[in-house]
Amino acid sequence: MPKLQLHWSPRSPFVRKVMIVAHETGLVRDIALVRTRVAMAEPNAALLPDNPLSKIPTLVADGEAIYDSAVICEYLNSLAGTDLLPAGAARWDALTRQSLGDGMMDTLVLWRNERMRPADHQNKALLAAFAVKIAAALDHLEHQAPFAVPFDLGHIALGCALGYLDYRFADHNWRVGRPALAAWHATFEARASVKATVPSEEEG
Ligand SMILES: N[C@@H](CCC(=O)N[C@@H](CS)C(=O)NCC(=O)O)C(=O)O
Repeated sequence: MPKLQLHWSPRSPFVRKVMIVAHETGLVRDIALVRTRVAMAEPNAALLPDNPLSKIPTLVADGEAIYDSAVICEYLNSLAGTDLLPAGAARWDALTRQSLGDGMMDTLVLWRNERMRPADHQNKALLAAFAVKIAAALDHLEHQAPFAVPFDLGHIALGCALGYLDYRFADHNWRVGRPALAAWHATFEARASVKATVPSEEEG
């Protein structure tokens, strides 16, 4: 078993993806968590040697850095010999769902940054574009829910994106008009790995 360290925060939705995989694969006890603070406008000098983009999650396995979250999740799945990434045609479906979930999280993080700026500095066109993209993604998912089974990396990414909406965009009420997606997300939230990784304001 390689020595595993994860640059980690209790609030990042991308870190949550990796932590859900760590629980699902049974590897969670083998990963040392290193509390790492990041911000888009403040590169973290201590993280740059492991990840020149200064982003979390970053996994260090026997001294070798692995990023981003999709690569870390695939690495852990392979290390544990689990089946979170199906073979054959189902693989492209799972990877595409992962890309949609990751892309939603990218958009939501940018949206949150923009709306935290003073009102007179906010770019209204950007805010409107983020709202359109997230609404389109949610409507698309409402038509697809409850998604193919068994549970895979694609489900985890989508669940983390919806969880981040609950955490940072509670005012958005994404469940309204999307009963199938809301019902699927309730099943996601019932998993032990998801309950164990609820975002927290407490310092870890
Ligand atoms: N594509 C990356 C995105 C990771 C990401 O954006 N993480 C945020 C925290 S939620 C971050 O590190 N932001 C710092 C920065 O952008 O400098 C992944 O999937 O791991």
